[in-house]
Amino acid sequence: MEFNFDGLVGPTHNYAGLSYGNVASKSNQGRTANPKQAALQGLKKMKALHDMGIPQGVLPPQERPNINYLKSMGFNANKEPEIIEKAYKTDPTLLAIATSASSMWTANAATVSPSADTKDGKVHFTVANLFANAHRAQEHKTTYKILQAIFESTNHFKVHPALMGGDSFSDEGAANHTRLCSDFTQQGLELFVYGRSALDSQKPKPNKFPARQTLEACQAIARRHQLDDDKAIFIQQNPEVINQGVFHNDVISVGTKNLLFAHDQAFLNQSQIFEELSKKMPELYILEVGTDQVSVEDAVRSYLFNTQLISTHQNKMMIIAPEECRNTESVFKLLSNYEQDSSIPIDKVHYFDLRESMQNGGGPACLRLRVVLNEKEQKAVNKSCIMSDKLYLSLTQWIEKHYRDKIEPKDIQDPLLLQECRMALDELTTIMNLGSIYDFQVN
Ligand code: SUG
Repeated sequence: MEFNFDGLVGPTHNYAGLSYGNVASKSNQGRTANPKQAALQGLKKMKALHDMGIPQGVLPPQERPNINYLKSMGFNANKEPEIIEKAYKTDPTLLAIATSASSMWTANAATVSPSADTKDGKVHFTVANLFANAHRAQEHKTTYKILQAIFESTNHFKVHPALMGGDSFSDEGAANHTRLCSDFTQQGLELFVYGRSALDSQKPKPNKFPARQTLEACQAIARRHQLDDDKAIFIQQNPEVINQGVFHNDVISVGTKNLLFAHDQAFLNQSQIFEELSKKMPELYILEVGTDQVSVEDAVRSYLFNTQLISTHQNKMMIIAPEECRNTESVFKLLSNYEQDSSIPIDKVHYFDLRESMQNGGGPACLRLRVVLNEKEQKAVNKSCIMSDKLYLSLTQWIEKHYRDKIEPKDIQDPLLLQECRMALDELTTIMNLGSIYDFQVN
């Protein structure tokens, strides 16, 4: 079964415009954020999927503001609130980096290979180093701890730390990884999509916005995960679409099981790649959206491809889409046609209000990490992280109790925010039975 592990939005969610090349993040910089709303919106999506019988997990937020990060940047004082004050006075952007709630986008937490694909029969995770952005590059250490706490059994799971090697091995996790298979129990094809090569200067690169994922990182992950050579496929993203705001492949294509849903400008040499994929997997259904149907601009604005494709019954799929897809004319028309056309494998679209996350460039698919688990593996997962009516209720009450409904950019200097976040996260580790995963709990 395919589980979606969604990131719970943390209490410091705000709009600091930290992601260059992510159009929404930049254009919403300085807005007032509503962390309570953001967390409840994400939680409602999780609950709705759970209610539909789709296996749903939860990943906790990280500790922010990250005091240890500020200390490592040379801010020191006897009292922690003074560290925050000093950082804000010296460099408010650095404090914003230390306060970002970006770990909510768990599609960037790790790349996951199910046990059906790996030589040792374990589920492999490589934590993403998120090297491309300072606010994201601080996530991997805690992500490693969280994944180890949830996928603890070394008989079933192998959690690899983030790749070292800096910029040449820049890795953004599952946002650039798609697994196709005829059935979840069968070995699948794993598509690794990269934006540039660090070592091969012949390969093209985008010239406006950064390409976050390197070919070399993808190759290292496929080796670590012990994939068969002919089942790991490396595909270059079209540099032109990165220049138009497609900072991850999951902004321009999404796939699961035997369905690959992609824009016609997603990849370099697209027709050749599709031919190769179809040869390797004859049962593959490629649903390609033409630029004449939906422009790249509309795809980026609506997050049409950052939708969740979920297989339901008799080879049919449903789509979990953000409201922005309903509000973008070309996209709504396309999705409505799919629902009506019985020759297309998608028969239902569910729309969700995820506006708080969307305004930072995070759609439904960014908020979840997919993990395919067989029965034995499911039994080995920490149960307190699996969605249930009880967990939903506890988390809703927890959010209502601890979260602010307003954070303006200047509010990140408020020393009370640190206290509030710590109280909230401390309580959360009990609710989710995680042990002491946060630095403030062990220091
Ligand atoms: O890395 N936004 C995230 C959005 C990640 C979306 N994930 C996937 N496509 N899978 C990013 O750009 C914005 C934070 C800010 O601007 O404060 C941010 O980090």
